[in-house]
Amino acid sequence: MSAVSEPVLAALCLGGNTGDVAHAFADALQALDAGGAQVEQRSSVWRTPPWGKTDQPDFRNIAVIVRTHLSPRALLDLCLAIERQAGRVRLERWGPRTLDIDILTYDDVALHEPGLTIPHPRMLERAFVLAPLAEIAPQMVVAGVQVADALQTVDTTGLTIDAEATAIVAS
Ligand code: A4P
Ligand code: MG
Repeated sequence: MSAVSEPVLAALCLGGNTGDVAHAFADALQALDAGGAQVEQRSSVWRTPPWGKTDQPDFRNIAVIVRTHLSPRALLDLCLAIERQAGRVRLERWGPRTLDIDILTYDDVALHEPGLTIPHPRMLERAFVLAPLAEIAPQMVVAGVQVADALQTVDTTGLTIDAEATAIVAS
């Protein structure tokens, strides 16, 4: 199934830490629109310390809500295609990890399939996801927890809004 009859709201988190991330985000949001995932809301762009592997540059992260008829799998395929597009461009100039796109939620669907888990299994542990998401969907409930409440439980040290990158994405 690649399409659903009623449009569905899905939350995505975009991240990157090499190259021109603000323009990569702007291009990615246009590509989401063009690919059938209409961007309805977007957070500020946040500057976030690296999570997990810490010996790498700060990331930029942005959360968006899209409205789509794409199935979860088709939405993932679109996200991966957009990542590859950005990766190809950045591969030549900046290296391959300019853009990651994670599906955080898809309506209230819970899915655990090879290559696709929704809600994103680590989203409630990650300040770099929750801070942007709480800007646009503080009341969203994920695995029984409100996003705004989840944000209170994680370490937000070092997270700041990147006004310049936010302006680039908005333009
Ligand atoms: N996949 C399964 N479920 C999903 C989903 N809900 N959304 C599969 C998207 N993809 C999903 O993705 C590998 C595969 O996960 C995809 O091909 C898809 O089939 P990946 O992004 O290459 O995963 P990864 O990097 O190996 O692991 P992980 O844990 O998903 O990494 P993330 O989440 O991409 O983390 N620190 C900050 N501050 N900001 C960041 O954005 N990002 C990472 C990478 C680490 N630290 C970070 C940030
Ligand atoms: Mg990812």
